[in-house]
Amino acid sequence: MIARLFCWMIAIAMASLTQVASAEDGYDLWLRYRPAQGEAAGRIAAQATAIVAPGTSATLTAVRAELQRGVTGMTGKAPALSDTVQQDALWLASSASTPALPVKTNGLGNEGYAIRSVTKDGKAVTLIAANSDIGLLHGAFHWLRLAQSGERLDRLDISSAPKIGLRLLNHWDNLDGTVERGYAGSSIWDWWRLPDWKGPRYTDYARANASIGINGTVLNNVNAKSDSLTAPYIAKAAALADIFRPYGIKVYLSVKWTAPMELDGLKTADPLDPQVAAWWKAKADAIYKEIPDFGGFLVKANSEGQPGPQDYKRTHADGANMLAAAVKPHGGIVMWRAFVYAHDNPDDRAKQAYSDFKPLDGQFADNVIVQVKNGAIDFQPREPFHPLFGAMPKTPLMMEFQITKEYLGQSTHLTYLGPLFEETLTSDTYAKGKGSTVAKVIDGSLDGHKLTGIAGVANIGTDRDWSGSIFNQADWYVFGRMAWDTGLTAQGVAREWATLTFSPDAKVIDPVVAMMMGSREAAVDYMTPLGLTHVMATGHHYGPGPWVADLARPEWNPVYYHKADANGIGFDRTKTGSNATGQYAAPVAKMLDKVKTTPERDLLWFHHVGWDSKLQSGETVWNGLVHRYDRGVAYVAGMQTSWEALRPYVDAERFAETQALLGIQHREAQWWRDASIAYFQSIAKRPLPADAAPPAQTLDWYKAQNFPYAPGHH
Ligand code: BDP
Repeated sequence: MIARLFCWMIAIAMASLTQVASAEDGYDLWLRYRPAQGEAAGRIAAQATAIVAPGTSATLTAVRAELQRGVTGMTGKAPALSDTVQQDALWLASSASTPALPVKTNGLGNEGYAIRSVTKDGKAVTLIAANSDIGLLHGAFHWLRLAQSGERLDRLDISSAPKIGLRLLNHWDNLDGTVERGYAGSSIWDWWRLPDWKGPRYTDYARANASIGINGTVLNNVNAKSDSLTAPYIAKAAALADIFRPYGIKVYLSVKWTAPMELDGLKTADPLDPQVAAWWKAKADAIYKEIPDFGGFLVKANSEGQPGPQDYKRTHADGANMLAAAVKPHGGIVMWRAFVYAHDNPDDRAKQAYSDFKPLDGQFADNVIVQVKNGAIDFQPREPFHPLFGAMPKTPLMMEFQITKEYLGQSTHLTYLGPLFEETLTSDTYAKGKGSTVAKVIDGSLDGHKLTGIAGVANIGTDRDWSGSIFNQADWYVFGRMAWDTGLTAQGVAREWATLTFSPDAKVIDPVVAMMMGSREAAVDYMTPLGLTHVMATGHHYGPGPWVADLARPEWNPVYYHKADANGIGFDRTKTGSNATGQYAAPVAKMLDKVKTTPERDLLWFHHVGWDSKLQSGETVWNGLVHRYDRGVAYVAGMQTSWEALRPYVDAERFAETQALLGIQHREAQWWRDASIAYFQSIAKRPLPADAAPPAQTLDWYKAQNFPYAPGHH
């Protein structure tokens, strides 16, 4: 008996110990709804005794389910559902269905919401008000975020509406289930078994996206296959659209330019050929029949071997406008990518998109938006903002970020992308004088555009944790949050995410946020310091390859980008070099033309400088490079130490995963550092600074490393 009692007591003690830290696999993302600790549980229960959200729409059904799930999870008690307002209820009402709301909803648009603690008929309630059920859904997620964060909930006065219209994920998912540049397992779209089998993941995907404000998803790879436009695949896409619709998420498709030839034997894909235009119109009609709210097309044309209108001596505008006409009657749009560079163009690759697109400003149909990567090369750890931002005032431009970290450590490195997004969005184009930020270009306010957008190349796959690691979830999260509100800071969003993902306890949040905030800069330091770029190994882009010089196209070779020689290092893009600086507005160009006024972080992007030239610190470029590599490695070691100290606060599963990945990151940061130094030293022929250790291996050893099965390369 006593022994049994004792066992019982131990069991209870164990249970309370592990309550904070019961193992989690990350599937729940930031919607964990774990039991709230201490006073927070009472606060939530007190403000949500009932949920009043009457209505029969699928969206309202989803809203009620989410609130019930959240409140029940956090308080242990299911709130009642009620059709009438009662004391301490959460009351959700849209202007569309409820006249005389006590809160004004003009200015909230179709997706925004207000949350206010009000009194209705003598009853204290929390009102979530909007103009649509989708707005209510977003408001509900905001309230759940506050509740999960342990915030007070009794005096709320919040209103929020997105400034950017299209907030999209781009999946580079192939029909065979692989994912280009995917590091989190296979594609979550089970094309083979769709449309019959609709797994629960699709709904969870929609919930996660709606919770951060994402309202559209491009289902397939920009390197598209025509098959995705056949009737069976349209039916599969329609099944997904049906699941996403209640969550305010539209479906889009990437299209292959030559689909009319491949699918129906047309002789040409010339955009000005009437038969081609008619084919696309019929195709659009067929899609809209199945998916009445289909969003539109995303197009990669005349880029990296993809066909496009230029094959027929037509322009990108000719191509985009032809497709735009096909979707226009249905309210669809075309997102035309500006990621182009051509093998027969000897000009600096960084200049080619601007040269192709700038002259087309004003020639695009009004339902075309040009999708521009954040930088002019390709999702590098750091790139100056793309010169097209601010340069095409008559054309809506949308941002393309890459959430999947092709060049930033893929699924193993902890490199939080918030600072990269923030740096780009706050960059000043000077297109209309000081303050013409990239954010203002893409939210349409700089040039008065109504069609606005931002896209993130998804890092989502079939891994239980969706993104390949717990910390990679933060990149998906921050993309959505900043797409909704470009004014958010990387730091603020990191705090939010860490709170939701781990705990509202400052003992956890502070060190986690500190780790995250410096992590991208650390990757820049150990991979591409001082404005170096594209020095990754061939194909899979995993690991260092600054020596690579044997690829067919010059701009595929790292040596093209760093131009290291006996005298110095860096790409002269000033007016005496490739004159890429001339593509920026005059004040920016002027700043970048001189070494002295170029931000040091972009030095070697814009200038070829001597190994012995001096940096701002007074040390030479060579020594500064070496020190930055070392600083990057040291930062990772620091993250390992910080993480070890968090062991008592994080569940065993997530702790162990992050610990192991940080171990890999440290080893790989060291490898990057050593390999890069071994190579550049063979060219600079300078001794290492006194405090720097020699690389562990010879340059030949690093060159001989080979990774034929590195993931994500298809
Ligand atoms: C690069 C990727 C490649 C993509 C291409 C693109 O290496 O896989 O197809 O961009 O954006 O980053 O089209």
